[in-house]
Amino acid sequence: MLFFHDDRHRLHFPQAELDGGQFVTPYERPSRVEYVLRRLQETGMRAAAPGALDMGPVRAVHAPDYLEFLETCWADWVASGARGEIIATSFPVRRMRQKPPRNIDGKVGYYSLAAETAITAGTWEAAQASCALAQSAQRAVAAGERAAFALCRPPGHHAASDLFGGYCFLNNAAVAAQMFRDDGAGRVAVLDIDFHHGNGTQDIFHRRGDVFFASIHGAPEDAFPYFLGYADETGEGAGAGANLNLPLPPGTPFGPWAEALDAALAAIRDFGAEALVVSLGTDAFKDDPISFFKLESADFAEAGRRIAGAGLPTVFVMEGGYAIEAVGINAVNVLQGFEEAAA
Ligand code: SP5
Ligand code: ZN
Repeated sequence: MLFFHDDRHRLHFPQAELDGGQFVTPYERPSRVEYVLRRLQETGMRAAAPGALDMGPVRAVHAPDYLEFLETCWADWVASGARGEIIATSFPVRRMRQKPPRNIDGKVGYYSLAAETAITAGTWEAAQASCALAQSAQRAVAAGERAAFALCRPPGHHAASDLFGGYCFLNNAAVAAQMFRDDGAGRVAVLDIDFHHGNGTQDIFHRRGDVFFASIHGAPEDAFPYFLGYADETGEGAGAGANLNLPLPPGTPFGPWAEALDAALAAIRDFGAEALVVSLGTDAFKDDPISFFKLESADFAEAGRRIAGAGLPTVFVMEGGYAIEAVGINAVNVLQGFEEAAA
């Protein structure tokens, strides 16, 4: 399978993540990419050179003021006299005004959905390079490849039109889905198998009937992002019926997880999708340090085989996965399983 990567992911490496009341080295760290790259090379996957970022489809799924914030926040933060990394501390919660303030500390809270994700000097450049990988994979598939893999870092599925957090800034999967639509696909599906609910992708397409979103994830009662991802969120307006959440409880092994996957794939088929974007997180793995599903490495290959069964042109976009040494094996197992079954 063709894959795309970019060393500029290293420009995003915050030193701090607030976890359990302590600052720890972020779970989402540059070495994740190195493990996936090594495994891609070991298994003979084909590297291709990514193209430049096209802001058109990015602007189609993100708000202009949010993009301006991402572009300027570091300079504003430094100019304000702040000494550390950008970390949100104040949020427009219930009964507060949903209005971006002038003050940069306030703006950071306004545009964030969680405080675990820090921004540094190189975050915006890394996020743009990451998104360009999803675009490159989409272009390869639009040009006739059956599938392609974008080794995106930072990930994207928590990023909404105007929110960052959950280690995400630009919604790479949503951008790829948008590009399939722009290319003329009438209906597109996003399948999110990251352990966490893809709140950003759901939110971006919630009122649209042209992009179906299905997510298998830790139930919001028990898992980040906590405030979205329930089964009764099925889409609104023109998007009514085009959203499928499959929340699962702590300890879920492959059996029930795979039943949810089959249900998601059946719904995508019924929807009539002509192209598929997979938000490929590997944090459903049994040894993931921040998640609670129990998938084994071999299960990821079976997941890939079942996804291939949908018979759709498919873009795989890397999302989460924090059992660092296993991230490469698990992610590439999905791709290998897909290729076996697609052959
Ligand atoms: C892309 C992606 O997978 N983002 C996940 C972001 C999760 N961030 C916060 C999770 C908080 C979980 N805390 C677990 C405590 C373990 N010490
Ligand atoms: Zn995740």
